[in-house]
Amino acid sequence: MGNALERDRMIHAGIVDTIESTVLSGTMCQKLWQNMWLDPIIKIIPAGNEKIGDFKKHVSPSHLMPEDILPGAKSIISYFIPFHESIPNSNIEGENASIEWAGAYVKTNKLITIIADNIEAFMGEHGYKSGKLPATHNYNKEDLISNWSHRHIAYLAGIGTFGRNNMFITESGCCGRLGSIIIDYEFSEYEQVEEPRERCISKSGKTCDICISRCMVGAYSAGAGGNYTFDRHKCHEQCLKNGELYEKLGAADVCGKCVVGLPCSTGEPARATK
Ligand code: B12
Ligand code: SF4
Ligand code: SF4
Repeated sequence: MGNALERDRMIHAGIVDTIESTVLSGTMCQKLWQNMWLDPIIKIIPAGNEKIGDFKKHVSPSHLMPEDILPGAKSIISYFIPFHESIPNSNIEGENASIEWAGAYVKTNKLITIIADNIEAFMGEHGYKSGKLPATHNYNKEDLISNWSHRHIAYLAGIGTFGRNNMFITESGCCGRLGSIIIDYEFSEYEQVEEPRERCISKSGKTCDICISRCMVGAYSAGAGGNYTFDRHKCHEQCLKNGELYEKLGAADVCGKCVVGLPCSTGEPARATK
């Protein structure tokens, strides 16, 4: 038992160190944008979490199970890499996404791929396998729904809650990117996940909805009971326009006007207003 706990600690520390040091070395490679990323938030949950079984019903019928990605899956590493405030701040003005926002998207997607490769190498050194998932572009082009929702996994891991604009809000805000990696290492114990506290001001019963009014293409429309419906196709069209504008950066289909300049962009607002 003692040995198992020691092994758990070593694997856990190795995973955290691999993610943190990959973010740090990515930062050091940035010649122009030294301040792109802040400290990642990292959690590990059992792959057998019973709520993942409900994803086919609640998220999408085509949502994969951890076993579909890695046979013998035992744990899921879920993480959020927050953007330095200079990235969202650059994207507040204007109709087009800023070049910093577009560049941060391309670079963070790449970083998420490198993190997965480094975790695979670390786990491999200890005799374990990893199931890697891309940051994005793993969605069906017709209905714009992915077979793996990083946000729902992060929600189960207790990293945050969903805002009025669908964005996932963490203690470091919603501006940043999420990743998940599946491994076949089973920890003898997992961190207790606390009941999530509401991070969105509107959803905690106060007045806000600033995010909704920031969309210039009208992707959100008021629905019954103060809820909004979201037209993902309208949003996608706007992202593709910016993708054309920033073609030279790589795949930069971004917008993000409804996630910047908000009380929840870089911190957790509902907590402060309680
Ligand atoms: C497909 C996709 C898109 C599509 C469709 C988006 C959509 N909302 O449907 C398009 C191209 C339009 C798009 C746009 C954007 N995207 Co996008 N996209 C994805 C992708 C690849 C899959 C999302 C998906 O299909 N999930 C399945 C659906 C069914 O689940 P979901 O999106 O998580 O949505 C659920 C929540 O809103 C949830 N929900 C809402 N309230 C509550 C409350 C509770 C209690 C619970 C449990 C759930 C819940 O219910 C929805 C349905 O179940 C993910 C990466 C990934 N693989 O996870 C990135 C991702 C969602 N996108 C992201 C971002 C940042 C954007 C943009 C801001 C573009 C940009 N980078 O500039 C916009 C924002 C649009 C918006 N308001 O949602 C980030 C979100 C980060 C965050 N903090 O939330 C992600 C996670 C990428 C990443 N790796 O970080 N995206
Ligand atoms: S801007 Fe306000 S309503 Fe919109 S997600 Fe953030 S806290 Fe919620
Ligand atoms: S990302 Fe842009 S187009 Fe999509 S909902 Fe937000 S503001 Fe509207």
